[in-house]
Amino acid sequence: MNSLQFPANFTWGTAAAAPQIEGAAFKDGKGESVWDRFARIPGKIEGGANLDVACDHYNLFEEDFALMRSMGIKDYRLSIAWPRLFPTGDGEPNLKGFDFYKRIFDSLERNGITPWVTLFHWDLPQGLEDKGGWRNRETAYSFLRYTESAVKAFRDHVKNWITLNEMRCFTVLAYGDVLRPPGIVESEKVVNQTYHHALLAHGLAVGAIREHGGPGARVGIADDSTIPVPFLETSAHASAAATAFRHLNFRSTDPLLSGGYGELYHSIAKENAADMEAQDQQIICSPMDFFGLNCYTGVYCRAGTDSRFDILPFPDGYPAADADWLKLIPQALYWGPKFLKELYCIESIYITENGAGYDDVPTPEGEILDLHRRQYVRQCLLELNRGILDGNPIHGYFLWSFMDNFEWLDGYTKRFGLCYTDYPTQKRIPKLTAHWYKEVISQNKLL
Ligand code: GCO
Repeated sequence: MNSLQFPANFTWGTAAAAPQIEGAAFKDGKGESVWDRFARIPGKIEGGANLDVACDHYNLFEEDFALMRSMGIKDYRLSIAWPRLFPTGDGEPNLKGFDFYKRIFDSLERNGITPWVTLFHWDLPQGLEDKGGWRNRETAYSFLRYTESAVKAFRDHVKNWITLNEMRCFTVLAYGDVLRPPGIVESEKVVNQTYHHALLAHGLAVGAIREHGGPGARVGIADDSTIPVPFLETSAHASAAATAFRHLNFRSTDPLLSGGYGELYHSIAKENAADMEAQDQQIICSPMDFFGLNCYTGVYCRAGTDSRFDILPFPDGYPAADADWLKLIPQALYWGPKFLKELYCIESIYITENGAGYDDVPTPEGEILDLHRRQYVRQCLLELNRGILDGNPIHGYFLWSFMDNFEWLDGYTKRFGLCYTDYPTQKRIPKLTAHWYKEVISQNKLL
């Protein structure tokens, strides 16, 4: 494999998520999600946007998958909306919801596109939040029941399952900050408990997929681990960054991949450590087939004085995408997989999200010449390629996202799509990056 070639059978895909693209938020029996509720709190979402219509994918998925096929995409990471299958999160199923996803998978099959299904992408049924949400241990078991039903219903169409998307965002940022629903600030102890319930839900779902997924079923998670990048790539600073990786992800990746809550967890959590029951640790650490890394950016790190690490602040003006949390650090795509392999012996990694959010504007001719997105994605793929040559076990890459969509607190202002979504007409326009990505996929090589 030469320096810009990718391994044979490398998975090239794109990704999206139900709440961000489907719309039909209250149609055909779907229950309210915490994001449907949160979006109606004045001031929470840019421009007062909500998820009611989004990209109207609920009605346009046939056209979307035909377009996806024309773009040369053969693997697509989507999510199932839990409240579309179980409107209150538990209890009676919504058969129209099951029918919708059956039609989704049939359409993907007709277009030669392999689904990779995320079971939870933050759209918790509001009925469960009303009972405490992720603060409530029972939510993990509601998630288990939902997972069992979804896997049994769709196992003939789906072989690649992802349990949870980005635990940090529906725990720390949801119950430790006002940034995501329910947007309340609980104690550190409660926050750690929500994280524990998420890990428990993940482990229970792994078991359900093992039991009901059928032959060939594979399961992983998609996590936005914080990636420390050594500011200078020498062994001392790389070693400090590895230490930082475990510390910065002490609630998630570390317990998930190192056998549970060990010395590091308790040295940081102390009296705020999550309460757990005897069987929890074994459930949480149920072996996965792959680890999904949502990787956009990182933090710079250097060796500290006391053999620990220093996370370096970004100077004003450090380059970022228009989504300004996305500091442009493509080296995260090299170091993140490296740490997962070296610290946790992970043998299969997929980049389950990478991309860049910009305020794209069409030219008078109607083109979107998003050279900045193409440049950043290419730099990230260069780092991924460097890592593969160094032995990082990276088996695939999903570009976020197929089309511009509901970008959470930014509403519809930050665009991550390969396709531009013209919301008033719901027209999709492939951007320059889409044309570039089609060639990269076709030649399995970085062009
Ligand atoms: C996330 C989510 C996606 C985002 C994307 C851009 O990582 O926050 O998985 O839903 O839309 O990452 O922020």
